[in-house]
Formats: sequence, structure tokens, C-alpha cells
Amino acid sequence: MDIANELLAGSRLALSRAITAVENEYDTAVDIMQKLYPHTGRAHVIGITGPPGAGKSTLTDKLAKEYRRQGKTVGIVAVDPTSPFSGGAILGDRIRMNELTLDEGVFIRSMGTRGSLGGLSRKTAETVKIMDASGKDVIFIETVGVGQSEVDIVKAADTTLVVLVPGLGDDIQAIKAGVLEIGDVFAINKADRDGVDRLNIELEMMLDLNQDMVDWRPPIKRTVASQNQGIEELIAALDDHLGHLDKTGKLAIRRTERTKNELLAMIEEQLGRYVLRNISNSGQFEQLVTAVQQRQRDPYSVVTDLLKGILK
Ligand SMILES: Nc1nc2c(ncn2[C@@H]2O[C@H](COP(=O)(O)OP(=O)(O)OP(=O)(O)O)[C@@H](O)[C@H]2O)c(=O)[nH]1
Ligand SMILES: [Mg+2]
Repeated sequence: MDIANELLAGSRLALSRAITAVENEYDTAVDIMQKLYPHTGRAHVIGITGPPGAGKSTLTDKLAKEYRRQGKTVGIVAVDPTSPFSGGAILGDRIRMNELTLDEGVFIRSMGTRGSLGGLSRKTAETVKIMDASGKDVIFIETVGVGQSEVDIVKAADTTLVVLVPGLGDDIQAIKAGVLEIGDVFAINKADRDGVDRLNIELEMMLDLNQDMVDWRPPIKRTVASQNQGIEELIAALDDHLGHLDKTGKLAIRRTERTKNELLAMIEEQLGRYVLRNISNSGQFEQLVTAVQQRQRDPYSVVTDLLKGILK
């Protein structure tokens, strides 16, 4: 049997190998993804993001355990855009999920930046699909921070959970713009600390200003992840969001939108590669660069001419 079929038959080793193939861009990756694709689209994909140290990993661990108690299988993709490590290297220090790794119903994988950030979000999305095809009911994507790369990463999710903590001070100002648009559910973690009410009020006020929430107002849940407090309520909110997406037809719309973006990205990538290969093979590219640089030619007509020649 090949990797895809072994994976579909339930092999954890095959699951791990499939992800490695995608991550390292092995030649086998395309074939694996083609075979797995028909089996995707079943999992509830949940993105978890928030500032460093907010308790995202602790929360993911507790959420995963609660979902397991409910009889669901769980996949976790821990993405660290700042780390060159992958395949489990970050797990040791950053994730406190050791018991979880003993559970056959849970599969954890960490990913760092081997290549470009753009590549990272695509590989994360493919890793999610692989876990989805393996039959995981819930898949978490945990990523640090609230910058553009994290926003791109959590685009692969149906539901985005933003984790905040009290005492961020002015940081909330910097964070709010980015997360407000992507947060479907908010968790105020470390609710055992001072400043919870204040943060809650600030968040509610920011949500009040957001016009886009006519039919879903992101709920704000308080948790103490390290004490396993508020986890069931948070899960209820995550499940509610999925129910809302389903009921309103938004799930289909979101997924169609995602499929469209993925197709466009793949076209762009393959076309780009094809064009670049042709340009570098033709040997005239360096001359054109010089001509443009010396103002003998303009870049606009050069690009048009080049593409005309290649795409005919
Ligand atoms: N007091 C308190 N501490 C917590 C809580 N949740 C997590 N912690 C602690 O906060 C620290 C950071 O937790 P992590 O789960 O590693 O946070 P993270 O957001 O995943 O961190 P990065 O992945 O490094 O960004 C750990 O020492 C946790 O034990 C909480 O609810 N209350
Ligand atoms: Mg973490």
C-alpha cells in the first residue's frame, strides 16, 4: 500500500510521513494530496492565535482533552513562524502536551519556517487537510502572535479563537486591529489575574464598534487554562460558532472562498514557476535587466513582451 492508502486505513506512521512529504516538498506530495483530497472537508478546523505566552498551548491541551472526553478525535498543528524547526522539535519546550501524545486519538505536529512565510501558511493548510483525511474530528492550528502571517495561517480555519490575557496594557491597542476581524470567539485566559473585567469591557467596546457582526457577535469567555477552568464553556462557544456557520450557509461560503483562494494561489505559483524557468532558460533576462536599468527599455513593455513570448 502507498502512504495515502495506509493513512486512510488508519496508520499514524503514514499520517506523519504524508505531512513530512508536504513539508519538505517531496515529489510524492502531489500524489498523496490528490488521493487524500476526496476525504477532506469533514473536520471542524479551529485556529488559535494570540500574543506570546497567553496560554494558547495550555488551552489547546485542555480543549483537546475535553473534546476527547466527548469522544472526538483531535489533530493539532502548532505553527511557529519564527522557528526554523519542525516535525516535533518545538514540541519539547513549547508545548505541554506530553500526556496527549500517548493518546491514539490525538495527533500533534509542529511546523516552523523552512521556507517562506507564504509557504508556511500553504503547508499548514495542507497539513490540516491530511489530518482531516485521516478522520480527525477537530483540528487545531495554534500560532503565535497576531501579525499578517498568523492571519494568513488561521485562514485555513472555520473558527478562529483569539486568546488574550489581562495586563497587556497598551499592547491591546496594537493587537486589536488585527484580531478583531479574525476573532470568532475570544478567550480571556489567565482569568485568575487582575484586570479581567477591564479587558472584558475593552473588548466588548471594540466589538461594539465593529459593524460586520450582524448575525454573529463573537462571545468572550473567561478561562484559567492551567486550572482547567472555563474549558467546557469555551468548547460550547466554539461548537456554537460551527453550528451558526452551518445553519446560515456561511460554512459553505467560507469554504468555497478558501477553495477559490487555494486554486488561485496554486495557479499563480505554477504559472510563476513556469514563466521563471522559461525566462532563465532564454538567457536574455540579464540583458533586459541591464536595458531597463539603463533606461533603454521600460519595465512595462519588457514584461508584456516576455509574457507574450512565453505564453503565446
Ligand atoms: N496564571 C495562569 N497561568 C497560565 C494560565 N494558562 C497558562 N498559564 C501559564 O502561562 C505560561 C505560558 O503558557 P503557554 O500555554 O505556553 O502559552 P502560549 O500562548 O502557548 O505561549 P507561546 O506558544 O510561547 O506563545 C505557562 O507557564 C502556563 O502554565 C492561566 O490561566 N493562568
Ligand atoms: Mg504555545
